[in-house]
Amino acid sequence: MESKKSPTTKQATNSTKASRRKFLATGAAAAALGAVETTAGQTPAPEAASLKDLIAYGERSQYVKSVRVPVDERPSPDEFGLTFHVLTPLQDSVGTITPSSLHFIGTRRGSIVPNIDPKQHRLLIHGMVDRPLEFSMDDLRRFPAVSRVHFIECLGNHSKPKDKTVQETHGLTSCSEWAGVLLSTLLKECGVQKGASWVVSEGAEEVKGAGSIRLAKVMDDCIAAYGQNGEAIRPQQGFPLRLVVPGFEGIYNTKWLRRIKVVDRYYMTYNDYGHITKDEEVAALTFQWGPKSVITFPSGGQKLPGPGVYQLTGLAWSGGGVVRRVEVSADGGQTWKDAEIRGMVHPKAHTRFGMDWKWDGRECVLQSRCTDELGQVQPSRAELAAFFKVSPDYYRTHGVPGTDNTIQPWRVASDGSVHNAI
Ligand SMILES: Nc1nc2c(c(=O)[nH]1)N[C@H]1C(S)=C(S)[C@@H](COP(=O)(O)O)O[C@H]1N2
Ligand SMILES: [Mo]
Repeated sequence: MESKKSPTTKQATNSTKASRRKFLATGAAAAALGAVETTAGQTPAPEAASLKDLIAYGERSQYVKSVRVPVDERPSPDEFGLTFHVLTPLQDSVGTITPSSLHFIGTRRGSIVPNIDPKQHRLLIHGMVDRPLEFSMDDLRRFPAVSRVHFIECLGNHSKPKDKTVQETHGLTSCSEWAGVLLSTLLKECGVQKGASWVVSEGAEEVKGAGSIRLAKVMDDCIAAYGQNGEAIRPQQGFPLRLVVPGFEGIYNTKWLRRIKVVDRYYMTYNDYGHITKDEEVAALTFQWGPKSVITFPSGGQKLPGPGVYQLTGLAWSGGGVVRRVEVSADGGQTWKDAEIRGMVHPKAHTRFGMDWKWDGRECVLQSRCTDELGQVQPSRAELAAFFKVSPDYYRTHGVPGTDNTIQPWRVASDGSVHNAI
């Protein structure tokens, strides 16, 4: 590190353009920029990033434009400025981790983002425990932490015929490395009493985002998480503390977590009301996500410039554990070929797959199929319809009730344009 008195640093804090240029001309600037030399023929954009952007908290390149968009049937924010359902741009994703700034958002009628001072925040664990305890954020840091990669996916992640891009069909799932304390660690500290079988979790905002979770699941792998991708959890993801319930429907992952009550039965909460609709007889919450996958390239809205070899790629995941196998079909599901798993494989996490794919220039339908470690195989909508004895086209008009993990077909037209073929 340079000493604080160095002349370069003095110039760096001066914000006039002239001194910035002078600063950029010195060797120290090269160090600040990562010592990358300008390649001949490339012109750096001199005013692209302020020194603040370069030093204090990094900004991405001005040439990278990937952004989240609201779900169109649920305007975000809604007319009260409260509800948010925002889609992550899966079409631009590389690897398996969703940048925190692009994580999808599923927030129901609450504050847009509660502004919580972590110094004031407490997690209360009470109910059927020997020692009800209240933990500050500092207290939580004194327990052994875990960091685990898990996806979160909202129940609303359905592909509808009108959806054009993979952001619209599948953008309500994201994957982060979550860091925090296992709930089992905290519950052991409190001493769970005999007869306890469920917990009710509660968030700090007006509607509380409460939910009932079986104690067995809580003791298995649920995390009181304060970290996301190497830094504090983002406000929209639940800063300073959220519950991560790996592999379960998104709604269980209570954000702005402030209370865990250990109980002996299922309690109905706001979450259940979110699932009760007039036109559905079954209002039950669904728990674990089945095996699911989607091709992110080529995907809806993209255009192949012409015949040739491409890197077909996508994401696969399962609430049941590790992704064991991903197959790809280029003929509408008649024949399948194994794709390669390319990258980190974690249980209940997005897993990257890919394969070399040669497009001959003719119309075709691409789709992927995931098999998880339990041997569960991702179904097509036609298979689902056959199983539930409804007409093959039923789910086109009705949508799949509960967690929809059906196969996503993309039609590549002969002009190279790609379309949702659900
Ligand atoms: N306190 C609280 N927790 C909440 C919610 C909420 O509105 N309030 N929304 C839930 C829903 S429906 C989903 S899908 C996930 C979304 O998590 P994310 O916004 O971090 O993607 O958070 C869940 N946890
Ligand atoms: Mo959700």
